[in-house]
Amino acid sequence: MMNSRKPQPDPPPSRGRRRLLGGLAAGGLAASQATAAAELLRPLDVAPWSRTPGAPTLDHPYGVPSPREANVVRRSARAWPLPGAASSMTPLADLHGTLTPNGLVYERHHGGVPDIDPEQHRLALHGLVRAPKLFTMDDLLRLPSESRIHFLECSGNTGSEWNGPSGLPVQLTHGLLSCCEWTGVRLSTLLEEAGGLSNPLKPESGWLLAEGADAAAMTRSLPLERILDSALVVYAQNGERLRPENGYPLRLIVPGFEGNTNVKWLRRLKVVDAPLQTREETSKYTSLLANGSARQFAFVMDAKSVITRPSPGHRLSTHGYYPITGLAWSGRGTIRKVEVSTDGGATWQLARLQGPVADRALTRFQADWRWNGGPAALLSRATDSTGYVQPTRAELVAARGLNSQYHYNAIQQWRVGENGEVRNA
Ligand SMILES: Nc1nc2c(c(=O)[nH]1)N[C@H]1C(S)=C(S)[C@@H](COP(=O)(O)O)O[C@H]1N2
Ligand SMILES: [Mo]
Repeated sequence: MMNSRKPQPDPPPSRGRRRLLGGLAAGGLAASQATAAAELLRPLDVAPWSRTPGAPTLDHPYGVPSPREANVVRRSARAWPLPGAASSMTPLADLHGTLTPNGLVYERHHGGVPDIDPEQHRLALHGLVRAPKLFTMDDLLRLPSESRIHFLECSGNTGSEWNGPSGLPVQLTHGLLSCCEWTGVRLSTLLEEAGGLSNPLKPESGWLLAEGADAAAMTRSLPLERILDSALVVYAQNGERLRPENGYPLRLIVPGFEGNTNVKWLRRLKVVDAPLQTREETSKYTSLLANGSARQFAFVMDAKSVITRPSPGHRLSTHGYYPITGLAWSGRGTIRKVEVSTDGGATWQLARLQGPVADRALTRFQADWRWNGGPAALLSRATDSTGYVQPTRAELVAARGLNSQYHYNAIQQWRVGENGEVRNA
């Protein structure tokens, strides 16, 4: 049953879109303008859903999206060969604003999604602290909490483009990226609960081992001083308790750091005086450089941006005005500016940023464009609050070589053909 009260017929989406764009077109076709004018003057129809009361409530105690949006789902770029290893990606082209709805937050699992009983779940905080602690979920919920909006990006995101344009749509090139309001307890508060660091450990020489309760027992070492003021141990995302696939009942959020360090199903934090050189910081999540050495502990996600509309799979249906919109983010702070080019980087214009521009969060940008029907190449380039400018692919490859799988943050180009088709080519 539909609940809509809009007294309008329901035009097929392509027709409605053409009508709006036809009205805005500078050099639109005369025929489509005449049709548009006729349609605007026609009295409003009374549609079937306006004639009788709709359902008092829908059949879902927990609401779900309109069935008409059934195509807006997470998707996978590849099949994974190992049991429990999987990823699914956020449909960036269909999302608006900057927050990712919980059911569309990307997923990356190394050992599947564990089914954890929150009553039995414990978080141990031990190692070089004065009074080691074992927290229940109730204990954690009784500590002062904090809510903050931060992006989460897998360092493998956009790895598909290292060797040039992959042909994939933005969901499958950039969709290991989401942004939520996370709620939990500051790491520094937990350390206070454990009596602080044991003498004589100083934060600058301290590391923190974080371990997950999943079958993969995901384990990472983190530099304590760098994360002390920002890391949160969270139990909620976007106002409700964490989804099972995002770490229920507890996960670590390390703002701006690569997704992998944001350990889900968190069961242990151990303060140590040196990194433990776990599998996920030696054989994985390091980048082999051209000179044969490896880049290790490259935690921070550098500034990056991508145009989400128009993007591959879209087709421009008429000449004239189009807003170019997308997302920008930086693990080092806020986004200072985003520039957009429609001619492959020959000229650039400043995009508008939707405020408030938050620290280590997704920022929505928008620029105006008139498509005259010729081929175009759409690019976006982010600059963050440290002055760092998103590199071209050539600059990134010159710095990192081509052995690397992780931390691809180059400028992304979408081509528009004369037929209006948008492609990653
Ligand atoms: N325990 C545990 N934590 C984990 C993982 C995992 O497999 N197990 N995957 C990591 C990776 S590689 C990423 S990118 C993020 C993904 O978080 P999400 O699934 O909530 O998007 O979680 C990280 N934390
Ligand atoms: Mo990841």
